[in-house]
Amino acid sequence: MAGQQSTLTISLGNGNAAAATLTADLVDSLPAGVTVANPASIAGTCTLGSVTAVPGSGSVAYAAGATIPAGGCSIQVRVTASVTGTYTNTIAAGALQTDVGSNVVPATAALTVTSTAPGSIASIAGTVYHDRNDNGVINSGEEGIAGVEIRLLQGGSIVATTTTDANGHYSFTNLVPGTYTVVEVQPSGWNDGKDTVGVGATGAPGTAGNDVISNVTLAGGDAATQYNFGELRPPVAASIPTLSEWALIVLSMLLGLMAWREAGVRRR
Ligand SMILES: [Ca+2]
Ligand SMILES: [Ca+2]
Repeated sequence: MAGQQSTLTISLGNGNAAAATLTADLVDSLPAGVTVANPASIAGTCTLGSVTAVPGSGSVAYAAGATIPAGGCSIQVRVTASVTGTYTNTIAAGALQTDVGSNVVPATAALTVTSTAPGSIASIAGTVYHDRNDNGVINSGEEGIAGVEIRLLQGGSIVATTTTDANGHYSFTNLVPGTYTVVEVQPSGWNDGKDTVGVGATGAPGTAGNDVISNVTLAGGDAATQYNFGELRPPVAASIPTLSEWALIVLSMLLGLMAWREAGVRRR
């Protein structure tokens, strides 16, 4: 099923009593038809800072210098699979090189792609809109604002970005269950309005801040909606005459004064 999201698990074994250190990058090419999803949502028990999984790419890497603890560790990455089902891809013998040798540490690592049921993924959506009465609710006649950048964060890192459509709507789909933060990039030409926590996040609805709704915890199957950002029209500034307008005002006063004096002279 094209676009189906799955969790890919790479299990790295280590039968030694001590940690093994990679002496070369371990690069695993994903099976045909499988690419890293956006967000990749890297997880697992290996040193995650050493994992490279670029959304859209066809490989996952574990950097030289990273370690595999005694008993092994795992790396999970979200992937988009064009093929359903479960299958195993074995990393070639010798691809995993460590300081304790390739014969001591198992030279193969299992890579399993499991099709994930639709019910185990989540989504979050909302609208950026002109909150004409500044009440934090989309009322009749309050239009959406298009082209506003919305960012999705996890653990302080941006995992996805999008922009609002013609109706001011945005959505992030195919999300791994977890805790997310939605950030609005304040659109220019608008004054900041009220931001509101939506409904449908069964883990925790989250907390609205200024242009940010944080700690939204999505469980599998959640379709959270109405995570909205209200904006206000800037007040029209009171008009102060410009220099040239002041000159015209003074000139017209002078002309008026002169006309008044002329009339006075003629009357005498
Ligand atoms: Ca409103
Ligand atoms: Ca705002």
